[in-house]
Amino acid sequence: MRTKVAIIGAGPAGLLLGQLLHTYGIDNVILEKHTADYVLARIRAGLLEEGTVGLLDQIGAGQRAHHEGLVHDGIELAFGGSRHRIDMKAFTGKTVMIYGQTEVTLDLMNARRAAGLTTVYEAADVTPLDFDTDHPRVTYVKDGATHAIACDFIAGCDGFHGISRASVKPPAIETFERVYPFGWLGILSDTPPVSHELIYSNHARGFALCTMRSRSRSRYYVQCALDDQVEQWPDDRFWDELRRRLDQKAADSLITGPSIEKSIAPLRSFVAEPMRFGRMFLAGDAAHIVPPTGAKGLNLAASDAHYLASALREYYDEKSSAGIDHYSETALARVWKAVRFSWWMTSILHKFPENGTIGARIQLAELDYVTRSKAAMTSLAENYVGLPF
Ligand code: RFL
Ligand code: PHB
Repeated sequence: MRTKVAIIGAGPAGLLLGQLLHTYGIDNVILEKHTADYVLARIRAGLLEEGTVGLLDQIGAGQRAHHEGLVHDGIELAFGGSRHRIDMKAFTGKTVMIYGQTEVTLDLMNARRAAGLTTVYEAADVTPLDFDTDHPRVTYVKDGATHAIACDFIAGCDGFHGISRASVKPPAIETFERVYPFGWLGILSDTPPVSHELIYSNHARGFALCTMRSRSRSRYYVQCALDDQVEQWPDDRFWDELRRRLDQKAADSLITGPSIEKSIAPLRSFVAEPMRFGRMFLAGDAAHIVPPTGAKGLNLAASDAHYLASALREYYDEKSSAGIDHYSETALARVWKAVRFSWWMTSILHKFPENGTIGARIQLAELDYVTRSKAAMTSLAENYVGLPF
């Protein structure tokens, strides 16, 4: 088989890149390790920046998001027993949309199927090869047989644990990492959300987040110990803990019910530099991870896909390598700002026992400042709704 761009991974980065390339007339094949159902079942991100929704519109896959997504003008920060709203629309003119990653992925998969593009699911032992030459290849095993795809470029969109980044060895690649000393325990339940906007809560017992997937489906998270197991958190314990970390009004109006999903995610900041190695590019979680506190992971995967697709369009349409030569630098400039913002949101909202009581008081002072100063609110809002790309 031959294609222009072989994409590894059918998560949001790979699927969006594939559709953008298709709209530019650039053929591509996606190789995905798991089944489509497995990919669709992963409950992850829930919040889209306007820029990400714009990319869905650009490829003609945004209708359902506009119909079913919930547009939010603001968020609330809870600390010291009360809640403080930040009106993001007033400060930036922009909004965010609640629309789950599962739905984004489904819309992208449907668009890909409708366009008749090839996706090989359950592709084992996917291996990017010869990307430091003009003739890169990707090999994989399907149903016991080995196949090879010859291509012009490889796009490594295979997430944090993928093979693409792992195929590059130092000193060609440099990585930067912080692992946080806690995780997020998340549950999904078919109960109405406690509030119509998101509540990020700083509490002496630890961080909590109230978010949602729809008007009848809630998503809640609490900061937990890194070595906690889901089995240690029966639903009742989760609801009790969440209630204790919210202000009285929210705690009193919280509607609980059986969880339909429960999982623990570790928190990490990670960047790999550069994002291009000859004829292989990295995009999305394959190149960088942010803690979910700023809701940036999926949105960065989308902006990477946009930068990469535009660079490849320039290469094929205008016979210019300028775009692909600048891809890494351009994408990383936006990535590092989201890494900074997500680290900052994490640092002001979570309990860091090692910072002691003085650390906790400084957090409260910062939150007080952030919810009173116009300059601070504008800065938070600008980053939260997404920096331009
Ligand atoms: P993905 O989604 O991990 O997709 C990578 C795909 O590659 C496949 N793969 C391989 N395929 C072939 N061969 C191999 N060797 C392969 N290895 C892996 C995988 O099976 C998979 O299908 O990466 P991508 O596309 O870069 O997308 C990134 C996002 O999924 C991620 O950043 C977000 O989910 C992060 N995130 C959030 N982002 C937001 O923008 N807003 C949010 O509100 C938000 N909330 C979250 C989050 C992530 C969370 N967790 C679980 C870490 C909340 C949570 C709890
Ligand atoms: C989510 O809806 O899952 C979500 C929203 C905002 C975040 C993190 C997760 O910051």
